[in-house]
Amino acid sequence: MPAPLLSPATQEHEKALAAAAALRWVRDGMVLGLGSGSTSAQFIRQLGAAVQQGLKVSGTATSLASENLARQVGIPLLEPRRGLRFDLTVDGADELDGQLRLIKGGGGALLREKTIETASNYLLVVADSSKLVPVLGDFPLPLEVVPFTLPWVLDAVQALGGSPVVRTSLTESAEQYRTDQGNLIVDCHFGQITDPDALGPQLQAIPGVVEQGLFLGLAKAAIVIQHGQPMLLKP
Ligand code: ABF
Repeated sequence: MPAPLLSPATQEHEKALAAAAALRWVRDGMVLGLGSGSTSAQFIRQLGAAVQQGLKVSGTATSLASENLARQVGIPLLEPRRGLRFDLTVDGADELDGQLRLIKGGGGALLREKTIETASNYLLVVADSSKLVPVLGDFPLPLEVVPFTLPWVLDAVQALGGSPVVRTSLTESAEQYRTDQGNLIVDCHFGQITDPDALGPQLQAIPGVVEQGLFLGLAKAAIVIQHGQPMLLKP
């Protein structure tokens, strides 16, 4: 059942509210993972303002878009290096359920997101009220796919009961969308995903699937707007 539609203004306000609540978790000296998407962009902008006021943090972004924004607002950036871990990562989601199982990747950043979130001590999800669902799957599940392998990946997704759609670019008409790594995104419609803990590994095992958008057991907490207020959810 699709979540109730929010007006764009309400959704934007809720994202800003969730981002502001997440900012209160940040302490001087933290090494931060910086998420992708519009809610994370709100957080990055607010974090940048805090850095201008003297907050001492550094971070690594989960997409080129977030990296550019972080640089614009003056957040000191860390290059990927061996042993780099993150005290806190703040990131959005396309859907989350009551066990904080997530569908991510609507913005195409799932590979860097999962990489950084796996290297984080704490993943805090920030979400407007439209994201919390009883059962995952209304939002199509993204896969990042190596171009050569696409035909076989599409067959394998169909064999698992999904309807795969290759994502096209929002800018170049009918061009295939490319991730920051130059791979393709396949959006998989499974309907209600009643057993995400089983489906995730099955998708990950398909040769050519670089990453799949089910984030299981990674989020330690979520700030979700409910009735206009930021609520803290834990698994
Ligand atoms: C990102 O946040 C992506 O994984 C996900 O697609 C996106 C949600 O976007 P938004 O915050 O704009 O709703 O982490």
